[in-house]
Amino acid sequence: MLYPILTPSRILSDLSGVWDFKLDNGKGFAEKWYKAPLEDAMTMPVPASYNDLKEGIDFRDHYGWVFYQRKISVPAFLKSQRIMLRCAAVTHDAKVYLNGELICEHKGGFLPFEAEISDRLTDGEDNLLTIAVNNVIDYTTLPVGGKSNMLSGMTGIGDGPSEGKPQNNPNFDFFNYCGITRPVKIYTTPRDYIDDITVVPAVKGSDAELVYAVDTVGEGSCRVEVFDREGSKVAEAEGTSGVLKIRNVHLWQPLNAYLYDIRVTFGEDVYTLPYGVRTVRVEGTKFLINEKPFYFKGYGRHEDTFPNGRGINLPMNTKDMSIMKWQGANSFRTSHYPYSEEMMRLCDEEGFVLIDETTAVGINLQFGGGANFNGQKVGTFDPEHGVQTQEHHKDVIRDLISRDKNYACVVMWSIANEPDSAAEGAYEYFAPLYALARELDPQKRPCTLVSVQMNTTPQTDCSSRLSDVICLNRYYGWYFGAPDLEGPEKALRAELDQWREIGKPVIFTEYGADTVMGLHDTTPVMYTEEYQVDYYKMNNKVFDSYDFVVGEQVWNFADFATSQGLLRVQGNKKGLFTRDRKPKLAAHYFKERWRRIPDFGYKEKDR
Ligand code: GCB
Repeated sequence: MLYPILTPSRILSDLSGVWDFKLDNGKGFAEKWYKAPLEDAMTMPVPASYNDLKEGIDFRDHYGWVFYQRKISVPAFLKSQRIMLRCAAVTHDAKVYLNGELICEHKGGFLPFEAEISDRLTDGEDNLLTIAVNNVIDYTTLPVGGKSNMLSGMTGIGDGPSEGKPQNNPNFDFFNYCGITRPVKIYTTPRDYIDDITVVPAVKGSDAELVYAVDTVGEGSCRVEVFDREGSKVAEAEGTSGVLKIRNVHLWQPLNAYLYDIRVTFGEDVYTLPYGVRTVRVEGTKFLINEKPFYFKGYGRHEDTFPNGRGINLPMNTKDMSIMKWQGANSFRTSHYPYSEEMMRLCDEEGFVLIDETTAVGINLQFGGGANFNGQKVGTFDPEHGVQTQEHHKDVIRDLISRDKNYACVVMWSIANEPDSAAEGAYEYFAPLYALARELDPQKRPCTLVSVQMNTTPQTDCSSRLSDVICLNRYYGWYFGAPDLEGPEKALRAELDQWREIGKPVIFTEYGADTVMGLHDTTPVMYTEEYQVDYYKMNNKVFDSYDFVVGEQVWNFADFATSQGLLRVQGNKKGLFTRDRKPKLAAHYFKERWRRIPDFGYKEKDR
């Protein structure tokens, strides 16, 4: 799916702004709120999560539908064009109405969808656009939520069924922010148009061959041209598929990006795709980018800022990138959902390396002993009582790869975060998903799932068999063994000794300790900035002594909002930075460390 841009043949109009907004009181659909201007509406910015923008717990934790509304119009001179309405992300489910008619529905809160509106617009300024948004999560959605009415998801104690209002009970550790979180846009194309572009790179010596395919609708001839950064044409081809040969190719490198412009012309339609040429593959226990062994230094993150919630925050994206570069980080995982297209394009521009994750978080009914599910001991993949997410999971993989397949920054797909991957039925659940991702990705990037520290051994975890790279979330010295660091060090070494036998590269995709900014002590006790540094020193010492460990991604880049609970002091405090991006001691420690670790060849240097 193409990112909407302004081109010589396409108009782009961003509907960002202040919309009308109303929480559903249970009658919104029965009373057909989408047919007329909302009564007693409040104001709401789009894009943003709405939760933190008005006061009160009932607003913040509203359960169910909300309605967004505004009027739109399109210039009359565009009548001959194909007019599209595109939502980049609506969390989690959307029903879109134009002039009172349902024009599309979408399930899943982090990927784009669009509908043609050419024939549905009326003349004049008063086309009524309504987007109804649902934030309910359950056994069928990704992310997964509890079914019950329990009052708290994270405490694990004192919970019990409540007679209270229905409430979302996330089976994951980030606040269930919702709303229209990314831009809504109108764009046009000619009636005969470019629908999609796919480009696969191969590097041969100093040259590259880009195998391309253009999906088109209608009649026209197709031309593809490649321009370098100076604007010189370096390759061209005719037809909707073929090969573009670039001599003396300038490769896209981590932290040293280079993007070509691939301009496609089809009839009257023109679309330009920024494109980085690089290769990725796994060989033995090495992760090769451009055939050189890469070491991942960086983070698991969230799209989480105040007061935007998960709403797109372009300045913060730029700031974060700058801070990560200052530290010498080179990569992150889009934990725990696909990030905005603007962030993906920024990473392509800046040379950041990404593990691109689906929305599959919480596929694990054992968390807290089943605390989010009334303490029931239900098998996660129990056909009758377990999660019912596999078909939707396939859709998410399809849509994610369709959106992100051309980005050079994406070097691996993460199929899920911390599923119950050692449970009965896990292999049967995941094998078809890996197969699908491998079939759909034109670049055949490595695939992984991010493994939880709960009964997962190389023998039991289906990831051993399915993943190209083993990704481990491990909390030795925090959830496991704290405040002792010696015992946990031994346990971590013992675990790694087992993973060595699998013969695959290992990346630590999470490790961390909650740390309250400003808490200090001469004896490094838990939650102090000193403990966080000691925790990381212990873990990093171990990673450094295993040559098949090819990456360290700290949990988390910054403090972030979560559901309320006894372990969460106004959110998760494992950030190396506070939520407003002030460094804790450990941020400086990692700056020293990462600036010394080369992006390539780190584990090779002592051989
Ligand atoms: C994890 C999860 C992450 C949590 C983290 C924590 O394993 O993947 O979403 O936030 O632990 O801090 O507990």
